[in-house]
Amino acid sequence: MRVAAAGVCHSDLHYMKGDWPIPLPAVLGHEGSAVVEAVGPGVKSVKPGDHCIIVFWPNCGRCEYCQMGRPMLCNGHPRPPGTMLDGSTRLSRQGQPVHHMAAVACFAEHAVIHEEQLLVIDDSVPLDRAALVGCSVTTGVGAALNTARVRAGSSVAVIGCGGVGLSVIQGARLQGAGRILAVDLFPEKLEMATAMGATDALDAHAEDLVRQVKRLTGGGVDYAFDAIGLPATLKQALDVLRPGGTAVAVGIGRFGEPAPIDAFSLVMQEKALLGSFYGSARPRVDMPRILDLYRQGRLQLDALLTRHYPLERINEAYADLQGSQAGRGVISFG
Ligand code: CXF
Ligand code: ZN
Repeated sequence: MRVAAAGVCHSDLHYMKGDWPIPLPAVLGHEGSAVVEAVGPGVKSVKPGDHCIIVFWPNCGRCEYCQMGRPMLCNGHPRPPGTMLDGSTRLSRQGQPVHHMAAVACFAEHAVIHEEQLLVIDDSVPLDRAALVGCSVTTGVGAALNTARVRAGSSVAVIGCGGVGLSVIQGARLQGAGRILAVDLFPEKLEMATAMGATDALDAHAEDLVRQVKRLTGGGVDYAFDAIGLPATLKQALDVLRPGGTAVAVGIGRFGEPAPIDAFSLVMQEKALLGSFYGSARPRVDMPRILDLYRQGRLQLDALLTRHYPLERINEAYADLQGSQAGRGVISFG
């Protein structure tokens, strides 16, 4: 594959910091788009020249989870971490193996990717926008549409307004949510959240955040999404719910880290807590739908994509990800 664009996602940073285990050395990058350059023997579903979204989680189609319509739980490819679906690595340095993040490793001009992890798209879709659909957009929109199934007229809080949070906001808007409360530390990100459909913007620094949400919504929100993945933000998502509300954990925290959940009110107020991985998506159903919504002007991808960097400036891209700049960045290749 000739990589076209690769999104700057927090998950890569988790690996860089050692929050999540991966054998080293490794090439990161998992949110991407690419053009098929050549195919190996037996490859049937893609051909040279095809434009593709890279799907960072393979789904075999045969295991119990794939068959029950939950391909994000696919267990059809048991293999050592950091390897391709067949357990090999296709990268090396001085004869030593170099590992692949998510069997994708798209922070590179070229990548070897299994056809199962490619979704062919129309040539008319700009490849930099398509890259975002490979992770943040599907993760966020899917959390609202598939995992939570946000109901029309309901109230929603979204904690964290990066690429994923902004996509949750857009998903909630598409579902017809009545009130969408955006929560972030940075005014720039709250401004963008409002442009994408949030009805209220709240400063995450505020000591009385939970009280503010309850006051604005008359007792708490129906749905709260944690698009960060810290113990404190997951707790916040549960605390801002009204009785009977649903919290959705979208941002992935550090491996093995517990969260301080108020188990008493979870029970007494019949709150629900759902995990949402990759938007509980069925990539071959949901990604084409997301692209249709984009084409129709109902999902903003152009405004979401705010920065392009050449690969040489990737460290700057990761510094920006942790700062105040709003919207998603991509590494673009040629
Ligand atoms: C991650 C989850 C673990 C594998 C790579 C991607 N998710 C989204 O960023
Ligand atoms: Zn990602």
